[in-house]
Order: sequence, then C-alpha cells, then structure tokens
Amino acid sequence: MKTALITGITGQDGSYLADFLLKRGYFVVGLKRRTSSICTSRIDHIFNNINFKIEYFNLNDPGSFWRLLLKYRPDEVYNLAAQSHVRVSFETPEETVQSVALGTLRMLDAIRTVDPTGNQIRFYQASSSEMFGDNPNYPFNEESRLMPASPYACAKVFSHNLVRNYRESYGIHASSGILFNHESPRRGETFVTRKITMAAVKIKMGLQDKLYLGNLEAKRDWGFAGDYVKAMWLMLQQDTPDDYVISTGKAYSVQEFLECVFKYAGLDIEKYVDTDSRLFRPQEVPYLLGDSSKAKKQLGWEPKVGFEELAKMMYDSDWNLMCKQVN
Ligand code: NDP
Ligand code: GDR
Repeated sequence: MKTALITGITGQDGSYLADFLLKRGYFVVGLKRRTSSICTSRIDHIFNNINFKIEYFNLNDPGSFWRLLLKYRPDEVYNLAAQSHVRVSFETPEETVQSVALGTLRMLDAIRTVDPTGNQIRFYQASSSEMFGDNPNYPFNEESRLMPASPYACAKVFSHNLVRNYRESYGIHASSGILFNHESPRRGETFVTRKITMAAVKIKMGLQDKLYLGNLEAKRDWGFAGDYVKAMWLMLQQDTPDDYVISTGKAYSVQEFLECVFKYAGLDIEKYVDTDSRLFRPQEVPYLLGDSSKAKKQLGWEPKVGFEELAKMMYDSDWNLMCKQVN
C-alpha cells in the first residue's frame, strides 16, 4: 500500500485529492495546521476511513514536516498548503511568502536529506497560472514567460523555480503542476465563483440583499477541482519528473460567470449586483488562458466538466447546503 502525505488537507484541493487517493487504495496522511475554530468540513466524510489519518503541521514549522517524513516515509508528498488568496497577499505579503516560498523550500530540503538518492519520495508542488501575471501573450504553456503580479504570484514563482532547481541539482522526483483556476462546491467562499453562487442562493432565499464584486472584466480559464487533482496524481506516476500546465483552454470573464449563475437562478443582475472599489487589487491580472497540450499528450489528461456545468453544480450544491441550514 502506498503512503501519501498531503499538506493543505482542509482546503478545496486537499479534500478532493484525499478522496481520489483513498479510492485508489492509498494510505493518506492529511496535514493540517492548528486553527482556533474547526475547519474540517471538507474532510469530515473521510474521518473514519481506516486508511486516513490527520497530523498537525505548519509550513512555518520545519520540524513538524521532518518528524512526519521520518514517521511515515511516504511514497508521495503533495504540497497544496498555502495562503492562497491573491488579494489577501497584498495585505499579508510576508505571511504569504513565508508559507508559499519558504514553506516549499523547507519541504524540499527535508526530502533531499531524508531521501538523498531521490528514489523513494515523489513530490508535487502546487504552482499557479497566477505566475503568468500580466504577460499579454496567451495562451500560456510551460515555456511562457512568468510575469507575477502579486506577492502570492511572486512567491509561487520562487517555489516553482526551486522545484526545478532541486530536481536538477539533487535528482529528486519533484514536479510542478501549473494549475489554472479550478472551482467546485468545496471552493472557499471568498473566491469569486463561490462568492457568486452562494450569494445567488441567499438572494433567492431572501437572506441577502446585495452582492458586491470587484473587477468583472477579468477573464479566467475555469475548470473543476475534481478533474484537476487527477492530473496531480498522474504527474507523480511518470518515470521522469516535469512541469505541466493544467487548464481547459477556454476563458470566461467574471461577468460571464455571474450571468450564467444569475440566469440559472432566475435573478436580475441589475437589481442585486454592484461593484465595490475595495475589491479591486493593486495590480489586476486581466486574462489567464492555458494550453495544456503537453499534459494531454504525456499524461493522457483531459478536463471533463465544462464552464456552465460547473457553475450549475456549484449553485445546486449551495442551494442544498442552505436548505439544510435554514430547515
Ligand atoms: P485553499 O485555500 O482551499 O487551501 C489552502 C490550504 O492551505 C488550507 O488547508 C489551509 O489551512 C492550508 N494552509 C495555509 N497556510 C498554512 C500554513 N502556514 N501551514 C499549513 N497549512 C496552511 O486552496 P486550494 O485548495 O484552492 O489550493 C491548493 C493549492 O493550489 C494552494 O497552494 C493554491 O495556492 C494552489 N492553487 C490553487 C488553484 C485553484 O484554482 N484552486 C490554482 C493554482 C494553484 P486552513 O484550512 O487552516 O486555512
Ligand atoms: P484568483 O481567484 O485571484 O484568480 O486566484 P479569485 O476567485 O479570487 O479571483 C478571480 C478574478 O475575479 C476577480 N474578482 C473578484 N475576486 C474575489 N475573490 N472577490 C470578488 O469580489 C471579486 N470580484 C472580481 C478578481 O479580481 C480576479 O480577477 C485563484 C486562487 O485559487 C489562487 O490560489 C490560484 O493560484 C489562482 O486562482 C489560479
């Protein structure tokens, strides 16, 4: 039985990846940080699985990772933990860089020391399409120029480069997935898609009056998180580690996502939606579109869920969630 360590287990991707690996017969160790309130709703359904275990860890506490590496001697490590909110990274740049950049450095350095031959442990890094920033030459592939436009994206570029550097310097099996935006019913409620689906449901139920948004013109290449965690796993099954863009190849604006959800809900955008200048970012990233030809060819990976299906899935799930809460 293979053992996988997942950082960021309480997050969107950590929970989908855990589901995926448990179905494939892995022993999964989910690493979570201590928080003052309970934040395990995305993994409550697997808590009693005998092949699943939770351990405390913090990206800013290297000793915690060392101990877990020595305790479990994992076959695969997925580094999904991060301060992952782009706008928040302008407010808390140091915490973001500490967790995203130095957190990854600490993990890679521990792995190369515990497994100097690079034969035992395979490492996955959650790189991001935000690294392309305001590069105007889309669609982006693995060779496109990185022009990060936030503290978050700068920190992700550092980790991305470090993965390649450790791979080439020490021969460790480390791969980066350059994932474009991926959403789901488990998406954090402060990211724009979930903010919209949740607000539409609450407005429909008479529980919210207005929805305030920032830049509606921004375009993103939105996919489904459940499809994207499979790509992470596929990367670590390859003989040779490498970097891969994971995307759908179609971009839509925030306005288009809003229209899709409000039309489905039967709501009037004019009546309920306003913009708020506080929700704009000091530097905007206008257009992110990915070209995942390499992943299609080498990993045999394809996205399954399209834009409209995703928006409806999220709205329906929030509807059911709110029905349970109000009844
Ligand atoms: P989430 O924000 O949903 O989850 C982030 C996870 O990281 C949470 O479990 C959080 O814990 C944990 N975390 C944050 N800081 C620390 C820390 N200092 N020590 C330990 N754990 C910490 O992100 P997603 O699941 O959406 O994304 C997963 C990864 O993929 C992230 O690295 C993100 O930057 C990256 N990414 C995401 C994309 C997307 O569209 N979703 C696209 C490209 C990259 P807690 O619950 O306590 O807050
Ligand atoms: P992003 O996702 O910044 O792309 O990062 P987010 O959903 O936050 O923003 C997408 C676009 O929507 C615009 N926007 C708003 N965003 C938020 N959060 N709230 C609003 O009210 C709002 N109004 C408009 C934003 O300006 C932006 O253009 C996500 C994260 O998961 C990162 O961790 C990941 O690396 C990238 O996706 C790829």
